[in-house]
Amino acid sequence: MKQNLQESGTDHVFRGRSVWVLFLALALQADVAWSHVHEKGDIQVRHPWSRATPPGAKVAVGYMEIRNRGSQPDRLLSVSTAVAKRVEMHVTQREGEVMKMRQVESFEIPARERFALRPGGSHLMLVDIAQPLDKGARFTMTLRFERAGELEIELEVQERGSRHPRH
Ligand SMILES: [Cu+2]
Repeated sequence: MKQNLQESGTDHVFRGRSVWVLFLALALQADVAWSHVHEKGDIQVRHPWSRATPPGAKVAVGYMEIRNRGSQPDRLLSVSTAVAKRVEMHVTQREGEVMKMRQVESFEIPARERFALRPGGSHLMLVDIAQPLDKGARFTMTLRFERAGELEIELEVQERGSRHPRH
């Protein structure tokens, strides 16, 4: 990229200003844009993420924290996404020495509590994915709650083996 001195000087000043404006915008919306928060009614979903899948894999996972800030319990009834044929709700239980996944009909989100979907615990299982999920990709998912209604969220695909959301 060759530029004469005067042009690159102007470019530099301009870029410096945009970075400052961007920084301000991020600071103002810190809680919304920067930390991936989605909300509807009393329900707030934080840090939704997924994991990259190995070639040929048919399933993928979905993790997030669901907060219910209301005084009534809510319930996650169903989940759908364009990247998988269906999305199941799973809990993980110890049976003797092995951890087993079991499908449940819904996830109850108690009033004024946080419900964590995380590796080794309750999670969403994306069944029959159309194509592998690559690190860095993003995809949307629709959550349907009994009280709060529908909420669309965006998940970021993190590298294989990740145990925690990136932010
Ligand atoms: Cu599972």
